[in-house]
Amino acid sequence: MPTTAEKTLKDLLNSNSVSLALGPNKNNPIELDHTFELNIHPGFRLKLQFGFNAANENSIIIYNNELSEILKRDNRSNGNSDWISEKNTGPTPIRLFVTAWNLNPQNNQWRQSPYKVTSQSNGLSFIQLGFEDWTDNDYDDAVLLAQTIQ
Ligand SMILES: [Ca+2]
Ligand SMILES: [Ca+2]
Repeated sequence: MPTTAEKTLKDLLNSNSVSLALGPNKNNPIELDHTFELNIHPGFRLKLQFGFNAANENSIIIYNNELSEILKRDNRSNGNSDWISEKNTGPTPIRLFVTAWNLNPQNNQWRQSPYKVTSQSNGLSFIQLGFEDWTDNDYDDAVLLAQTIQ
């Protein structure tokens, strides 16, 4: 839920000095309203698939609850291979924070991309996020499909 994610991230940002050294170059702050919380639910794994449809460089970076980078995919050398988490054997959801970043060709600076939830099941099964790197609002420049699996 966005409200929970914002509250959690605000707490993290207030307590964690590394929060200002994130992004592809590890020198960016996190923008709360551009960050999505994903959960690995108790008893399940999480499968992530990535896609890109953009000329500019786009990177999806996922952080854990300590804002440590655990995963990066992009439309350059890191590629877009799938990722499957370990099963969450604990009693509470494991929180992940999803961000996407795009390299602005006008000034060669990374910036965090806004997102939309482009489709979502009724229940835990899947959610798809689309990120926008420019002004055409196709929200497919970076795409994440997250599936809760056994
Ligand atoms: Ca676009
Ligand atoms: Ca596009």
